[in-house]
Amino acid sequence: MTETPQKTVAPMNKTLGPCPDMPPKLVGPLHVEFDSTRTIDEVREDLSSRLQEGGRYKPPDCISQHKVAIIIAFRNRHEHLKHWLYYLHPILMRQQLDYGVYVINQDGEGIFNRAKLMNAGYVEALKQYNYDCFVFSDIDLVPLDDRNLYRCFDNPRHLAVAMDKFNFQLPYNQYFGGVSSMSKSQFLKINGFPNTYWGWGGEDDDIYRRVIFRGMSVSRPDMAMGKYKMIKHVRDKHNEPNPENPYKLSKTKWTMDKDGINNLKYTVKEIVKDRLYTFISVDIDAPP
Ligand code: UDH
Repeated sequence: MTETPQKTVAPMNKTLGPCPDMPPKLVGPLHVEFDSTRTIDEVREDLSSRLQEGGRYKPPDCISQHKVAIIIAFRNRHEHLKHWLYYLHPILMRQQLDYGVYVINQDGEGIFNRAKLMNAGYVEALKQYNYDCFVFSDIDLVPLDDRNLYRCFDNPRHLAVAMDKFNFQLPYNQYFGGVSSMSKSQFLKINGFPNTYWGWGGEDDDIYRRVIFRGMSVSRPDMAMGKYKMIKHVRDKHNEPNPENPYKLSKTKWTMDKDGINNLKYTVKEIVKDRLYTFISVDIDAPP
């Protein structure tokens, strides 16, 4: 008997269509628990198969309309990073984003500078991929509802509107801290973030002012969708409140054109691509 050769079926060359505007698999309110026994290896094992190197993801079944870089200012918060990754990756996947996670680590022990790190993250993420939207996030904030979309809107977006630490309310109307998003053109319109806010405080208010001074407004989710849980922590070393920062705020209108992305200087010390994130260590010339 002669053997009939097995037919090889050519894989269907399926052309993917665009993802729907409203992601269909969102679940709404989430239960979030910061379990201290969770390990980064477990998180990696859990999520690796769905991610590409460097914490990159694209939906497998449609073309995302949102190319989003998630930028996190970071130093010595690995305990928080594992929880953030554990919760955020599945949320961002359900939101059908074409996204990458960039952890911008401040090299050395100098005074911390959240906004300058975010500026460096913007530049470095764009070297990796043609992102059109940037979400700037603290490492200790996890959304309690996956309908809070990590994408860009017609105006700069403030996402962390209802944090547990502020009793699920805005601490004040102009608050722009925690998590925000901006398209590339919105970010460039405000000349990025200030580089001069060393230590804790003020930089988020400066960014809010930049947005308003450039004729934009702040877009926000409703208070139910905008709930966040913060990982409790003590104040970090080398990030003390800086009493000079509030004074700078009165000058934002005049300083914003020369202090921002157009005069940003930093040096990349190392880029490590983990499966869960891209870790970029930068020297931002911090004062001791
Ligand atoms: N960050 C670091 N490392 C640092 C300092 C700050 O990674 O050493 C990053 C991190 O992403 C953090 C963000 O910068 O989420 C904002 O800093 P923060 O968490 O210190 O700011 P927050 O306003 O906390 O959340 C204020 C101090 C809380 C003291 C509470 C005492 N009960």
